[in-house]
Amino acid sequence: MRKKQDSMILKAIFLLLISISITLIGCERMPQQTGIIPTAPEKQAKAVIGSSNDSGISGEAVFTQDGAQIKLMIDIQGATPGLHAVHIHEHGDCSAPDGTSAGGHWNPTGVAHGKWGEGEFHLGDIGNINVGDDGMGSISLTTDLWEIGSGSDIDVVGKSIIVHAGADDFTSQPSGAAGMRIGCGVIELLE
Ligand SMILES: [Cu+2]
Ligand SMILES: [Zn+2]
Repeated sequence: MRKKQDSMILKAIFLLLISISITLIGCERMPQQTGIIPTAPEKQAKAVIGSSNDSGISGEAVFTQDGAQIKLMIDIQGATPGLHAVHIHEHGDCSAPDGTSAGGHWNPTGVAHGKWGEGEFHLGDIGNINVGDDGMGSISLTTDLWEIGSGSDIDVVGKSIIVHAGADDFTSQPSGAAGMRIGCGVIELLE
C-alpha cells in the first residue's frame, strides 16, 4: 500500500514537471509562431542637428516607429524667424562646413521635387519649419513611406537632415530654391 502511494506521488510530480516544461516552451515559441511580439521595443533613429555656414542653429530630429508608421519630430533653436526648408538629404555626411557633403535630396523613388503628400515629391521633402521670434520652430510628420534600420531603399538611417536659410517653394527643381544650408545632422539608429 505504502509503495503504491509513493509511486503515485512520483507519477504526479513527473506529470507536473512535464506540463510546466510544455508551458514554458509554448510561451517561448508563441511570438515566433505569430510573428507579433507585443512588447517589442519601438525602433528609433535620431539626428543631432548642428550649425552649417556658421549659422549657430542647433536642434534634433527623432524618428519613431509605431507599427508600419514612422513619426518624425524636428525641433530647431537659434534660427532667424520665418520659414526654413527642411529635407532629408542623401548622404549621412555633415563634414563640410557648408553642409554640401550631405549631397542632394534623398530621392530613392527617382521622382521630381515637390510638396509632401501632393503629386510627385522626394521622400526627403519634409517641408518648411515656421520659426518664431524666439528662434525656435518644430515640424512633425507621420508616414508609412519610410522605414527605420531595415537597410532597404526607404530606410532613413544613414541619411541626413538639412535645414535651409530660406523657404522651400515646392516647385523649383531640383530642390525648391531654399537657399544655403544652415543646419545638418546625420540620422543614426538608436539601440
Ligand atoms: Cu535640403
Ligand atoms: Zn526635394
